[in-house]
Amino acid sequence: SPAAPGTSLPRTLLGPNGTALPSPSKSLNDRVGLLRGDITTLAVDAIVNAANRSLLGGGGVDGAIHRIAGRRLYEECRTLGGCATGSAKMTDAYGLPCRKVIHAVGPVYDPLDHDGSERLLTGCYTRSLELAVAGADGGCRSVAFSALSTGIYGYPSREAAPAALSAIRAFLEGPDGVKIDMVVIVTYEKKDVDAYNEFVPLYFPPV
Ligand code: AR6
Repeated sequence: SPAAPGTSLPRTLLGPNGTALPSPSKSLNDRVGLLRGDITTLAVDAIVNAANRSLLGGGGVDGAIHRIAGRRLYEECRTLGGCATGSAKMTDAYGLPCRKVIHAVGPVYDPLDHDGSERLLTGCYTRSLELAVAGADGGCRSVAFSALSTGIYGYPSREAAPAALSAIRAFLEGPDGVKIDMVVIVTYEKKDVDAYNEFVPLYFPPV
């Protein structure tokens, strides 16, 4: 039906790939936050680790998470049988202040296969949010993501940020989106801060 006289029609917003984004909404924007700092300190329901296929720990944020969570996290991870790239598995958080850890395995960035890398990276974000809402004890309503693949795995931050944001936004607008109260994107290095400052207003435009 046509808009009533005097009401403004929604603007059409274009994402970086030229596809139209739905009009902004305050209830959507209020559920996404950007934070620079150490993800291991956050008392959210779930933090998302940048893991590798073994799920047995490593460097970067994975090393920091395992160091603080302690030996019991390693022991639980050993029972999981690894994880495919582009997917994720959830564990308890042990010595960490959060309730759960979602271990996502991002791709090693392949400059010759941008689309394949992007599909795997967005898969991590989508699967992590699926695990969060399906999690025990009523699900994880607050989820903090580290900037998957942008460290040791070499994914350029300005390409990773829009992929992450489009996956997060699609999930929040999907059928299970209402089961998430808050997504916090945790940046650590300046290049990721800059990338998210650039792209958050595109994917979650001010209303
Ligand atoms: N809190 C938040 N973010 C952090 C922290 C922290 N404490 N420490 C680093 N980052 P990376 P990847 C950021 O390298 O690229 C491991 O060895 C960092 O600045 O941790 O997915 C795994 O076992 C970057 O933006 O993960 C895998 O083998 C982001 O976390 C491999 O590295 C991810 O960087 C995974 O590589």
